[in-house]
Amino acid sequence: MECEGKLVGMEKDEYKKNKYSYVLKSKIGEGSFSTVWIAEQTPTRQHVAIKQVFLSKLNPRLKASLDCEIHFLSSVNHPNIVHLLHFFQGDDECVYLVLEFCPGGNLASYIRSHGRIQQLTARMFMQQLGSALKLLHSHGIIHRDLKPENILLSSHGDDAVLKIADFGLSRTARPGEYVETVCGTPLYMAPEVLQFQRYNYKADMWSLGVILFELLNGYPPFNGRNNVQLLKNIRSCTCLPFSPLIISGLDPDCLDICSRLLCLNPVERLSFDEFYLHSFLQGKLLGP
Ligand code: 3AM
Repeated sequence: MECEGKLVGMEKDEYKKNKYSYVLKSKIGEGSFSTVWIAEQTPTRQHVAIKQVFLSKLNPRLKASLDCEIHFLSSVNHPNIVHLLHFFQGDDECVYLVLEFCPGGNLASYIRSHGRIQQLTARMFMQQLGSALKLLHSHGIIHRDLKPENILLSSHGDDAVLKIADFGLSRTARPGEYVETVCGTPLYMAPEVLQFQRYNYKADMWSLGVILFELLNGYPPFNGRNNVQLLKNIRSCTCLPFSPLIISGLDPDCLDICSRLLCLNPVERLSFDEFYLHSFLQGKLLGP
């Protein structure tokens, strides 16, 4: 994929691209292949997040994933998908993604600091994720790595807007087409992916179920020392492992959507339309 522009004559900590400069303020976090910075765009003084990806650390497959991420983010514009403002390649063997800054951090930190959350908030979060997935699926995109770490929040409050981020593992699949590459994060991975079977967009529906369960319960439904144990635990589960204190307060619609998303057989698992139209997301909720 061609990048928008190449930088020349970069000054330390200042990256110029056309009419904007970016002054790096501080590091937000880092992964194996990239570092995320908070930066100020001048002259607008807008805060942005800059993801600096080290090309020298990427093998050809990861370079292709980066191309995918840039391609997907450039082609969509949705309130629940992190907005890519610009991207460019520096003369330091790095690609820079200039993203909208999400001050609320990610959903994993949110769950860690809030503990389990109210059904109403969980419903609002699921509606937002559903809205983003609707757009992704209409483009034939399977995210494949939906997990709380990859979901950013616009603020720290309960009215935060969720933004799906990190599309490095996403790929397109035509309707009816199946994919075989094993990727994603085990705790949120659908059983068919863990079992090296072919999978389709229903793998994302499973991940949504794990995230909903974790929002309501405070921790994910299935665990395991390794993938084999995790799969064994998933397969042996006869009813969702909600804490007894929590399950008594849950609306039947909430339990229904959760168990139908976490359905072992992808054919029987909720389809995207069934999820979107489910009464938990559309109807009235009893209780908090
Ligand atoms: O290191 P932690 O997990 O706190 O949430 C992302 C992660 O935070 C954060 O950068 C870290 C490394 O990926 N991050 C990524 N994109 C972001 C953005 N657009 C972001 N934080 C705010 N806005």
